[in-house]
Amino acid sequence: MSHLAHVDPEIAALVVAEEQLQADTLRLIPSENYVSHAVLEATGTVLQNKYSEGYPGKRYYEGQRHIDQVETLAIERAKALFAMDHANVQPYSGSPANLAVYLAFLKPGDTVMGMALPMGGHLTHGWGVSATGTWFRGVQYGVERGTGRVDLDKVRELALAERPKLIFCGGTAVPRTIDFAGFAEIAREVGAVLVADVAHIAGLIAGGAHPSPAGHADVVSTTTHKTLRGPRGAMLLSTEEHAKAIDRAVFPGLQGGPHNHTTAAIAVALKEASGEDFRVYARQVVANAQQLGEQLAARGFDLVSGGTDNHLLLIDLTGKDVPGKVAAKALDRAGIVVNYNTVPYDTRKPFDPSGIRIGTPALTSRGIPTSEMAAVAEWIDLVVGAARSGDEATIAKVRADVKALMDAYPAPGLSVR
Ligand code: DSN
Repeated sequence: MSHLAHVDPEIAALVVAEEQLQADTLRLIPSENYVSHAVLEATGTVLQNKYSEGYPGKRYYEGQRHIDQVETLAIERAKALFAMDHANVQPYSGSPANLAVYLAFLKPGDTVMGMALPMGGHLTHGWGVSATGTWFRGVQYGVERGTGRVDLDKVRELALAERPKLIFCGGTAVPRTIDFAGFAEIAREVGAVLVADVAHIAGLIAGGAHPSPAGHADVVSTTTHKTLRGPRGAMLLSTEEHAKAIDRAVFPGLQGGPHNHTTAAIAVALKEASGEDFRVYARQVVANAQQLGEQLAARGFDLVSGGTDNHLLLIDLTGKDVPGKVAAKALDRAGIVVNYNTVPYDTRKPFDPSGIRIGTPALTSRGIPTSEMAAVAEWIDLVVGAARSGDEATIAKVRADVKALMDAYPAPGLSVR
């Protein structure tokens, strides 16, 4: 980064400091990861200098001989990896990708059904504070109070009563396997388009560690930077039937020029995700999350739905008598980075909720094995207890232990340890 350091030492110093932070901390935010050097290199290329509104072979700008090939590679790799007929790799991120789906299938005021945000859904699945819940009529399903799981019979009842045109399955805090076939049956019955938002689990699907929505969902929406370990970006995949509607909605409906450097990095990530190593990685992400869940449960933590089938755990801290935000901030001081999160039927406010959300994609990218999950659970337990009692000495001790583990398992894609 010699050029950056010369031109803008302030920004360069902040980037270096962030890299060191990512090296030194146990990053448990389930939507975060470490990308490879190859993905980082592709992201920082001169492809970002080029405008290319349109699609390969049909652009509104000249000089596309290389860009077309980059985008075509990304498209073909996405189609092959997710076994879908069509791929659009241009959405800037997950929320614009989802908004493009609305544009493709709905008119303002039409009904969309998705999981409620506090139940684990995403803002863009029709939640009230999002454009998707104000420009459209959002109806929301949730999880059962007792089980923390979706009851598909209730989803079906709601769908029959509300007749949504669009149904979203998936979300941001869903620790259990998504029943794509079950949702598809409901969508068929009410004549809705089914969108599987697999942003969180795309890497698990690619690696064979979660069932695929292919053959069930009409549209698959995903970001590329979570378990998939690509750059910050998104893709929309669909059946052939909906290909044109999706493409028209992304461009010219919603976006201008695609971010070609991101497209290149997506292509690289898709190549990496199609290898055998990635299948091992995906299975290990789940094994680590399940073991971490068991270790936390053994220490009295209340896991929403009792555990996990995937990469994330949602923890209700009510019984520990520590609000989520207080716990998350104490964990941050201990070098363990999580996010505070609402839990289903939360009695607290979203900005000061009862839970924390943790996941294993990033720690698994460092190669941290299942045998270390007991130590991770023990640190979380110690810090949550210390947050309650104001015991900063314990938090400092955990921070040193975390640093030692991070030193033993350097993160990919970083130039510091
Ligand atoms: N904010 C993302 C997450 O952390 O899950 C989803 O958009």
